[in-house]
Amino acid sequence: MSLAGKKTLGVAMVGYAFMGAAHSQAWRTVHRAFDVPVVPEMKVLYGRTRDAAEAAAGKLGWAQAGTDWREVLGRDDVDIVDICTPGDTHAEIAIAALAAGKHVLCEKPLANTVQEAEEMVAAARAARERGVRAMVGFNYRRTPALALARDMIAAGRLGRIAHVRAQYLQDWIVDPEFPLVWRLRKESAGSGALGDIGAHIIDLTQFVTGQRLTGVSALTETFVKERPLPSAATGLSGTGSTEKGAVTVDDAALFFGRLDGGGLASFEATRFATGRKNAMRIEVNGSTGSLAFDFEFMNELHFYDGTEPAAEAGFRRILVTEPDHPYIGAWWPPGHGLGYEHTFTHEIRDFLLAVESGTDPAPSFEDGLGIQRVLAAVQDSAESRSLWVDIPLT
Ligand code: SOE
Repeated sequence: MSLAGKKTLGVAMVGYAFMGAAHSQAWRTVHRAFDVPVVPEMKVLYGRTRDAAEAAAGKLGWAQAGTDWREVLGRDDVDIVDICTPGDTHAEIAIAALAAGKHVLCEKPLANTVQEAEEMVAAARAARERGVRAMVGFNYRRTPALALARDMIAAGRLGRIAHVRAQYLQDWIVDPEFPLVWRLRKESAGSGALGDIGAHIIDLTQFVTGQRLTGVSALTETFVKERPLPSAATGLSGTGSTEKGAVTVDDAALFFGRLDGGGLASFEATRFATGRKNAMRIEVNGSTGSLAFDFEFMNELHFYDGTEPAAEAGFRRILVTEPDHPYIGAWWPPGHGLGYEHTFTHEIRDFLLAVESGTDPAPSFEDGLGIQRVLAAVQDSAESRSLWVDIPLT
């Protein structure tokens, strides 16, 4: 029992760089912001090297540090495993943790390949039978403005959806001297901009419209083919040595597809949009209205109501800071705004509610597998230069 008289759940986190720091912030604060039925206890953080793991545990608020995540499988005081490592380790850690009866939160994309994702789904299904839950961390779904967009579309405010225009624009590797960090290597990341940020806009397109992509056609490009090997790197920064290595993932991916509700969707995911830092944008056009969002202005949602008289109609800005807006009631008075980190707090709040109520959290591992299939279809289309690749919807 916690001081507040609530049940506690022990948490272990594997990995501690950018995503680990973002998740730690959420584990530290979720029960202070939200009236969740359980209080997370940050038991142990795992990393590869002892000194770095200990320093990260101290800084991020974990009680202990360890260098072998397998240790967690036998720990009775750990109920939840949070996976914040590069994609090549997701499957092994998630499958072992689920088999050991731990609830799992796994960073996106779910895996590096469809096969790994299928194995993770099989493990999650077996665990579900035993009341053990699994969720993949597409945090941007928990941006209040995007949760509001989904609610408005579900309520029919846009009518029949014709178009989704989604972009995720970053520029952190435009400099050819930026080193060959793990996100630029196929063996650790699976793909480049496509899986790292394209996966977010695929998820959001399906999330806000409530529709699935049924097929795609794609182009990918690697603008800088060789980069200095990293001498030091963390998160999205690093320094390079004099030796170079091949970049084995895409720098940019462009694709378009069909939605099962009849609409068309276009996507652009790039790390070469100079000046765009985290411009994750989505516009949805329906028969009676449109919505537009840009994460660089994350507290705003733009709405065009096509049912208004033409003389007065026009896009208007909804400032998504009202207590009636999704998640906002837990935070500040109207107009005071939230940040990137809150999306993770909301994600972990929803995860804890699902775990405690014995329901399935969303997005599930099945949803993660669906996105993995879209990523594979995009790669397939781009590599084979074939026009169209269908996506199985099972
Ligand atoms: C790097 O492109 C990255 O950190 C992604 O991995 C995250 O998912 C995104 O939120 C921010 O950018």
